[in-house]
Amino acid sequence: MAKSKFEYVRDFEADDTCLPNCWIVVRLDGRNFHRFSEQHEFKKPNDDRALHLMTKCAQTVMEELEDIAIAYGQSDEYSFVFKKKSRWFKRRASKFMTHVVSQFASSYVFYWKDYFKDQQLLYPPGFDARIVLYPSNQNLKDYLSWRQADCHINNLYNTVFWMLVQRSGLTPVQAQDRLQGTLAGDKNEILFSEFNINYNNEPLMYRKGTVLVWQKVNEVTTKKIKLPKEAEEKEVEVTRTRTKVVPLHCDIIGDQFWEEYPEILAEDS
Ligand code: DGT
Ligand code: MG
Ligand code: MG
Repeated sequence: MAKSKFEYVRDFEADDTCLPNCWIVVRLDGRNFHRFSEQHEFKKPNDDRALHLMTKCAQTVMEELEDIAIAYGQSDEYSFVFKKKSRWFKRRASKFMTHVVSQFASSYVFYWKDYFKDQQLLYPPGFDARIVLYPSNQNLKDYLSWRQADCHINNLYNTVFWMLVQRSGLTPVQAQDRLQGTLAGDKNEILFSEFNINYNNEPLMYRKGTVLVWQKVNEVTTKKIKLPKEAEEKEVEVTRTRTKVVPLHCDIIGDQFWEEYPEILAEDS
């Protein structure tokens, strides 16, 4: 096919192929969700509607795109881990990043009303994204541990902070001063002695975030079939095994999770 004289502009496109044999992680994060959560009256410090909507969007991303082995989310962020051996879009970083973030953002708007009901979406939310490559399984596990540790630190702080504000009537500045320099043990103690809250009994989704994995599940459906010697169709129950994206709220820092789901890190994953 004849080429136009303009064809040379293609040469200006930079190569952004991800290094082979590395885990490709795309992390997205809500843009200015401090304001977004205020304007949409998110419950403090955790709003179930918002957290479930984030997870619905992440499930959609995993189901619509190829080769995502695991995802982890908390607050206004989600990380997606593409398989080491993925050949999707010839491993072009921009394709991975833009497909993830655009699919997620359109899902956020599309599914908003299913979670927020009467709470109108007041303006279009945005998300940023970055891509990071991890060459070893240990690096990848440490990355995910880092995000879950961040979830724990922030959630413990926010839980005490909002108790001090909402129940003890402290101003945000007073609550911040009260928590200045406190360790995890001190925060647990404030929760227990002043508010009768055992932090370990707080919902797992708040404390651990959400892990999305592929799991085989049995689905029972009904099907109409015509038996050879019978005149009419009969409805029968059939069990089908499907692989679905399932949310978990568990520890991923220790070894137990990885022993339970060895297929995530498997070489041929
Ligand atoms: P950024 O990411 O630099 O554009 O700015 P932000 O404001 O999104 O900052 P970030 O991502 O560090 O913090 C997340 C914000 O989202 C934080 O202000 C709290 C808010 N947020 C996330 N989930 C919830 C929730 O369930 N309830 C409430 N009340 N706020 C939430
Ligand atoms: Mg944000
Ligand atoms: Mg964030």
